[in-house]
Amino acid sequence: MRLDVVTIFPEYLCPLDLSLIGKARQDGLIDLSVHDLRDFTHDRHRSVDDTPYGGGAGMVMRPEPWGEAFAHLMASGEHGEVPHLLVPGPGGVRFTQVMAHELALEPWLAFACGRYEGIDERVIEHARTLMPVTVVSVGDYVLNGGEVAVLVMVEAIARLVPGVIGNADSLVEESYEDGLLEYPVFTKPPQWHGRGVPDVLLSGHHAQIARWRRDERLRRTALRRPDMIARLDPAGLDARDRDVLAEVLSSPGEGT
Ligand code: JCK
Repeated sequence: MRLDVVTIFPEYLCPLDLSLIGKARQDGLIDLSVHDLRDFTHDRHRSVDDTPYGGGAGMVMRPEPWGEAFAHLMASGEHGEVPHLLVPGPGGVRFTQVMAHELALEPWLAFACGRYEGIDERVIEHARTLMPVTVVSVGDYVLNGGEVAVLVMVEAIARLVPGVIGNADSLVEESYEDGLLEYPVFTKPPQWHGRGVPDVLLSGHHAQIARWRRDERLRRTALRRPDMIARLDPAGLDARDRDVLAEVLSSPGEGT
């Protein structure tokens, strides 16, 4: 998979040299390039921003360097291929695990990192004439720019590219994929600060362990993410599931 990131802060993307993504790049599974938007300016001050038409606080990213950056990316494509452009923005569609799976199937993604109050809207309109474009938000909070959102999205997408995660089993039982949060996990030592490990996990009873884990997932989801419980398909719940949920919902104030 090819990935291109355009930003005025290339150093912000340095974490992508590390760990799983860094290894995937070394292994040739991911071909990631980071481009400095200022390299597409021509004035002495390499300026990328200007005051907003209509007034208001802050600055807006000027369109010209973005137009040149897109032309550069388009010209670098082989046999007419174009990237799917993702533009992080607080007003975008929510980035989800479902979207990560869809994007992991694409051969080429590009990311346009805005700063200040965002990018001149004509840049998005122009980009849509060249390639598929999606304006995405990683969550309902305000960041200072698109770079951290790109780190989130690249990590979520790249780990789904075949070969990036050595143990494919790790991808099977993922939270959010079946609408429940994950179960709690434990490792050695068996006693720590006076705290033991749930007996069932030491019992070797695989069916009982599976049931205990499902109970914990249901309890946690009901406590922490009632919105996810509301979206569950009732046909996917057995009688025990319903008992566990009823118990959580009838015990006020039990901690998370
Ligand atoms: C890209 C610039 C900063 C800050 C104006 C926003 C009401 C506009 C994002 N989940 C996410 N949160 N924030 C971003 C994000 C923020 C960005 C850029 C992504 C480029 N900024 C900024 C404030 C405003 N307000 C809400 C008005 C831009 C993602 N993905």
